[in-house]
This record gives sequence, structure tokens and C-alpha cells, in this order.
Amino acid sequence: MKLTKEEFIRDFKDTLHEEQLIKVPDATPAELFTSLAQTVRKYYTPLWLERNRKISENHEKVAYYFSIEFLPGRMLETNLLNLGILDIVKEAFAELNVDFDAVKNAEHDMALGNGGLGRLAAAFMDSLATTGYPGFGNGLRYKYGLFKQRIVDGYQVELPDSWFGSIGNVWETRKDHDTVEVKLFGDVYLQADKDGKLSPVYNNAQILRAVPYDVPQLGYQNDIVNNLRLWDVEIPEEYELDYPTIADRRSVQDITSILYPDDSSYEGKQLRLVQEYFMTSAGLQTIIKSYLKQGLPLEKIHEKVSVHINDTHPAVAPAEFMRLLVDEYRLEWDVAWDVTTKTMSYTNHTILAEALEKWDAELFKKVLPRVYQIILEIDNRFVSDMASDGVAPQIIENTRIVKDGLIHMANLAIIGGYSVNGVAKLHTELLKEDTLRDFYNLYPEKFNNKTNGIVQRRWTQIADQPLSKTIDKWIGSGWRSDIHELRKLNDLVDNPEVLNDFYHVKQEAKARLAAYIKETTGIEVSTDAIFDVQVKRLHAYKRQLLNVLNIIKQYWDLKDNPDKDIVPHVYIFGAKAAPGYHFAKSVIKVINELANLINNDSSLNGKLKVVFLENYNVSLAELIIPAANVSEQISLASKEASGTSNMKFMMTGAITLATLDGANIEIKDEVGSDNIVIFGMDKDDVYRHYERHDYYSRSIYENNPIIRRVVDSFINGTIPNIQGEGTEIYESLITHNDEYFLLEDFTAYVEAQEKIDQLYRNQEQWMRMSLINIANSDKFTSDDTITQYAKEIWQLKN
Ligand code: 26Q
Repeated sequence: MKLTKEEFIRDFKDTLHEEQLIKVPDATPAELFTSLAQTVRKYYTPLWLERNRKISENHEKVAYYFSIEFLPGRMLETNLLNLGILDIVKEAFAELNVDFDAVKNAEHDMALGNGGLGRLAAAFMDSLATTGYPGFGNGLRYKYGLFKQRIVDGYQVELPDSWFGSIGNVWETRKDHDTVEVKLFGDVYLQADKDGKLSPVYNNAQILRAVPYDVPQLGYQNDIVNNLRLWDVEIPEEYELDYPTIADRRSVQDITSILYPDDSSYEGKQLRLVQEYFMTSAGLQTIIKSYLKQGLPLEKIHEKVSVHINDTHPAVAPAEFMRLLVDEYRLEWDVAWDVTTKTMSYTNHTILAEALEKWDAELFKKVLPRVYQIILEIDNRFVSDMASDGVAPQIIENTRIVKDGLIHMANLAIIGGYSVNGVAKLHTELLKEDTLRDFYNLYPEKFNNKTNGIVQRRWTQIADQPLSKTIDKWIGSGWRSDIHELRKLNDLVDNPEVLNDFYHVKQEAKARLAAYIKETTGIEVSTDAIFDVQVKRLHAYKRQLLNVLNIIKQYWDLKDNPDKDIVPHVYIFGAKAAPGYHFAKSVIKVINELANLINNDSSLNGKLKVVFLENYNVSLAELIIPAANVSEQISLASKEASGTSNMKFMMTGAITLATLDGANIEIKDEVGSDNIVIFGMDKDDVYRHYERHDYYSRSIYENNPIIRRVVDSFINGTIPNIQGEGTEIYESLITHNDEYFLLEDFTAYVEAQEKIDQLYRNQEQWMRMSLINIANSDKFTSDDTITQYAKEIWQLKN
């Protein structure tokens, strides 16, 4: 949009005076933030209205992205950048003597997600708006986002994230007229109506009100505003008397109270099922209503609507859609089924078996009695169709939805839709040949890959302005709107002046992070050290512990030989553990105690530092990632579906130290083997061990004195205060046979770290590698990823 500094100052002051009755010099950062956001709202509101009008007037096809998580982080800068007024606002604030960063920091992260999956959903919202595709989000408006992590005595402590705080969510708009009802529990039976058709009759059902709050999603400088719809729950007025006690009312509010903090193992909690159904049912109901308003026939809804199922969390969608079409809108089953399977598509984000959702059939029947009947019907028809197509009984058994008293949600998503995708090339291959092999044989045409992406604007223009300005200096600013122009940097990688500029950019980012580390932990780190970073959820398969093993080895090397010539290293961790994940919490404790040991040992001469930064979230990522020299992506090959932080590190010039897993493989393909450090087993090595059952961690431990010394450090008092945790880790590695093959990969990892050390000594060479990474990172823009979804899966037009 076009706006002068003077116009903005006038609008901003008006808002501040009118809404808060206060003048700029007296306002707190939070008050200034609120007024700024309200001013920005006024700017985009007409665009938002216009967008909705056009989509329905032109009968455009819309994709709805159903996700139980969205993790946008802060929205202010993104909204300003995308409106094209970020620079003007900054200049205006400077003129008003207001610290822009303080105002920006007053915004609470919108953390309605655990990690990669939620962040990806948020990225897709931004990219849908930016590419101009009509794609809307559908999720839950949690009162508390992912817990706030504090470290106390080295332990993780979880505190509630009351992100509404005193400010509330300034970006949202409540849409009362789109309220719908959601039914749970009770008994259902079928009754024939006049024309002999069966209708469900509900007894004692709980009827809840679903109220949507819409959050605008602004495209990058294109005047397009899409919508993220988050549902909240309320008790309908007519049923208020049914909830006489506070506890009764709380049991309803719970539905949108908390985001489940597990991102790996699935637990069959009733409340979780209710959450999943609540957002899915509410979303589908309003989708059908708004489609019908256009006066088009319901049998053709798939021509104007796509419903995307982000992981299995909304996978009840095909069954609920059938319920709505058959029960509420009276379509014939076969017609409804045809429409449903042309509407639904599904993304899988994991191959870990323990993360696939399976609901106990009895629990499901109690919570969703009518949907349960419909799932049984879908399952029966699937089984008999397959049998009459001559499919082998074992294959039918493997792929059916209801078996062994469990409802297999992935199976429902696959059978009830037309598309299944993985999130990186390797991941999709593994789905086809392993996890979902039988489905792939039944429906090869449904399977496709969509490698994840990131919103490059947030990781460059917002998180690293010095980097962005330096890119402008050398290749012009065209890359800001066309990220593929970054490739022009490839022509400059032999120019020492250019490399020197990028070196200073990295040093600046390291200095910012070093100041934050000093301020929050008291630890002093040198910006001449290698900043080696591993930030991600804490999970055994991601192998933060492998990183720890190497740090312990380096510690022993320096204790043995204090004069050993190594480049100083700062190992930086950030990670939240699921509150019930004992092992992961033990690893956090061990990292913190190891940090205490190392950081306070003056005999190490500052060559080694370990920092654990608490409460890793999107905003902290914006500070940490640009400051990294080394990006640790060391999951056991085959386990990390894609990874997305790996892409952010690459884009801001870190060298990836990685296994051949997830999207690391595609990063390697982009930069070439010389500009990434790869080590360890590949997925074939891993699968070979599974087939042959021939892995014995204890014999590695017994035959390798270096490994033995490192592993023994967990139990022999080397690291203080970790008796229980050290024993638990020791046992996981030795007694329980090291499920993620850390010991087998250890030696290769140590060598890879030594290679990093050698490479870093030649700064010119290092910066060349770094720049090659930046130059080829355009491959991972989520604008392109979403374009592939839009064209190849959803058939949208922009
Ligand atoms: C399921 C049931 C009950 C409670 C919680 C859950 C649950 C919640 C979140 C299960 C999984 C998740 C999140 C998974 C996730 O973030 N996966 C990551 O997705 C990224 C985006 O595709 C990939 O890059 C990562 O590799 C993958 O780990």
C-alpha cells in the first residue's frame, strides 16, 4: 500500500489518542504495540473485505487447510513487511523517539503449535496469501499455547503460556454470524422418515457452540488478505442450566484451553479427540454453508472446495463430511462418497509408528456415536469393494480402518481422499516402500511428494536485516520479491570483498546472540568461536545426545591436552521436551549440568562453551538461527520426515552438519557435497540393521575405549548432579541397545566435527561455502511448495 511517513504518524497518533487516551511519550511499549496493530488493522480491513467478496462473486475454488496447530510467532513485522510499510513505520518511530524493537517485543508469540508441523502450517498461510491462491486455515483458538519453558536447577519446568495476556489477540476478529453447533456424546439411532429414508435421532447429546475468530493472512505486497479461522467453544445460552457448577463449565472450556504438548507419541485422550472433532466439524459446516450460498449444487462441491488434512489430527474429516452430506443435506451415500473422496487430501508428517493416531473404538463410539456408525459403514464398504476387486485378504486387513478394536485415522484419511503426500523426497519414498506400502500398491496414483519450505521473508528480511542489506548491495533488491534471484550470488562466491561483507554480517548476528546469552545466562562467549547450534524439539530420534557425546569427547581431549589446537566452540542448544517424556527431560538436565561443568572449568581456556537457551520459540529462533555457523541436523537416517529449521540455517549462511535424512538430502543436492558436511549411516544401513537384528551397542562400547570413556562419564561422577539422569542415559545406550544407533554413528560424527574445525580455519573457504548455501536456498521457499500443493493437489487458480 502507498503511505507516507506523515500520514502514518497522523493515523497512529489518532489511534493512540482515541483508543487509549494517551500520548506517545507516556505510552508503554505494550500500549504502543496495541495502537500500532490497530492502525495496521485499519489499513488491511478494506483489502480483506474485498478479497472475500471477489472469491465468492467469482466462484473461485478454495482450499481449506485443516490443522490442529498453527505457529506463526509474532505477526507485527510480517504484517508491516507484507503491507510494504515496515521501513516507513520504523522511520516514523525513530522520528517519534520510540524504540521500535521494544514495541515489537511487546507482542506475545502466537504459539499455537509444538514445532515443525505447526510452523509449516503458518508458513503455508503466509505463502498462500503471497502467491495469491485462495487458501484458508482452519484450527483451534487455544487459550494457552505451547507451555513456557523455564530451567530451574538444570531441569525443565513448564509454565502456562497465557498469550492473550492483558492485550488479547489484536489481530483477530470474532465472527458471530458464522457460529455453528457441534454435537458430542449421547445415543443415536436411525429412524425411517416419510419417504423411507433413514435419519439419525440423537438423545442426550451435548450441544456446543463453535464461534470462529478470524485472523488475517496478508500476502507480500500484493493487497491480498486470506483468512485463518480459529474456533472457540461456548455453551449455548439455551443449555446454560445444564452446566450449574464451575467444574461443569470448565469441562467445556477445556476443549479450547490447551494445546497438547506432545509432538511424537500419541496418547488416546478423550479431550484430544473432542478437540479434533470440534474444529473439524465446525470447519466443514461453515464450508458447506458458504458454498451453498453461491447457489451451486452440493454434488459438485469438490469443484469449488478442497479440504486438506494436516497429519491425522483432523482425519475424522472424511467421516464428518459424509455425516453432513448424508444426514443433514440428504445426499445418497454413493454420491456423497464420490464427492468426499474428491474433496479430501492428506499430508503425513512422520514414519514413527508410535505417532500414528489410532483411537479406541469404544471411546470413539462414546464421544462421536453417529460418526462412529459412519466409519463402520465406510470400513465395511471398503472391505467388500476390495474383496470383490480380488485384493488379498491380508492386504485388506492391513489397510482397513477398523480392526483390533481400534480406528486407524491414517487409513481413514487415505481411503477417504484423493491425495497422500510426504514432506521430503526420502520421506515420501519411505512411505511408499514401508509405512504405507500396501496403500501405495492399492492406490499408487494418490501418492506424491511435497518437500517442505519456509517463509524466506521472515528468516531474511525480518530476522536478519544486515544480511538482507548486504544481499541488496551485491545483487540488488529484486530477491526480496523473487527469491530465485538469490542465485545471482553464485557468481560472486570467489570475490573476497563480497565474502568479507558476508563475514561481517555473520559476526554481527553472532554479537547480537552473544549479548543475549550474556544477558540471559551470564555466560560469556566469543564471537570468534564456531557457533554450533542444535535447536528443535527434544526427541531421542533427533539425537541431541549424539551432540552431547561429542562435547564430552572434546572435553576429555582438552583435559588430557590443554594445549590441543582446536578452534574455540560454542555449542548452543534450544529444545522443549514434552512434559511427560522422561528421557527427553533427562537429556535437558544433562546438557545443563554439562554446561555448568565446562563453562566453569578455567583449564579449558574458553575453548569450549555450552549454552542451553530456555524457551525456544519462533522469536528466539529469529535471533539464534542467523547467528549460527554450524547447523546440527543429526537425526537417525529415515526418522526426520523433513526438518525445516535446516532450511532456515542454510538461508542465513550456516554450514549444515547432517545425516542423510529428510530434507538434508535435498539441501546437499542444491549445494553439492563440498558445501555441506554429511556423515553416518544412511537409511539403507539403518534398515539393514532392522532386517538382520545385528546391532549390539554393548560390543561397540566394549571394543572402543574412546566411546567407553565418553559413555562412562554419565555414571562415574564426571558430570555432577546427574545420578538418575546419567544412569537412565547410560542404560538407554547400553542396556537397551541404543535404539537410535548413536554409538554406531559416533565415530563418523566426531570425524565430521573435526572436518568442520579444519574448514573453519580457512575463513575465506568457509565464507565461500556459506555464501553458496545462501545462494541456493531459494529452492526451499514455501511460496513454491504451496504453489505445488495448489496446482498439483488442490487445482486452484491464482
Ligand atoms: C498427536 C496426537 C495427540 C497429541 C499430539 C499429537 C501430535 C502433535 C504434533 C503429533 C505430532 C505432532 C507434530 C509433529 C511434527 O511436528 N512433525 C514434524 O513435521 C515437520 C513438518 O512437516 C517435519 O519437518 C518434521 O520432520 C516432523 O518431525
